[in-house]
Amino acid sequence: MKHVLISALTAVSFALTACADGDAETIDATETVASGLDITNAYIAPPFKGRDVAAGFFTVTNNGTDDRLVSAASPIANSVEIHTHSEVDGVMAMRQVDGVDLPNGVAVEFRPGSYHLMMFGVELADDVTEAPLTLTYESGEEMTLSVPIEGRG
Ligand SMILES: [Cu+2]
Repeated sequence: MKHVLISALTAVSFALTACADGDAETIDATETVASGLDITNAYIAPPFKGRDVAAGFFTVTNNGTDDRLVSAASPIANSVEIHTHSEVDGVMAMRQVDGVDLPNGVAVEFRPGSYHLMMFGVELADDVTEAPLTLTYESGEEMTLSVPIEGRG
């Protein structure tokens, strides 16, 4: 498998050809779009033992025109939702949002206690160390990253 490495030095922005199964090999680098969207510090926190819910975290920096993350998908999950944490009556609670604004020049952190991706129906073999994650933006930009699985055991 060809891996797309996440690098702080590289604007990771790829247009995808048909990618129904999220296979990272479908990336067509000749269609790279200079969107200015840069993903760093991406990782997937695997499900707790006996559970099938994982979480995805990363920082997205937008050095291009204003955009918005509108969906995410991964072949290791049945579905992926964008969540945020907010305080309701003094209690921190998660809720699903339909997108996250990514203004030009701003780094938006997806991290524990804030925005995050919630991945449902996750099945991960013990020896899997990274998984494809496809992020789709309002602009039509779509990128698939190979994201490390961190914090096992
Ligand atoms: Cu959540």
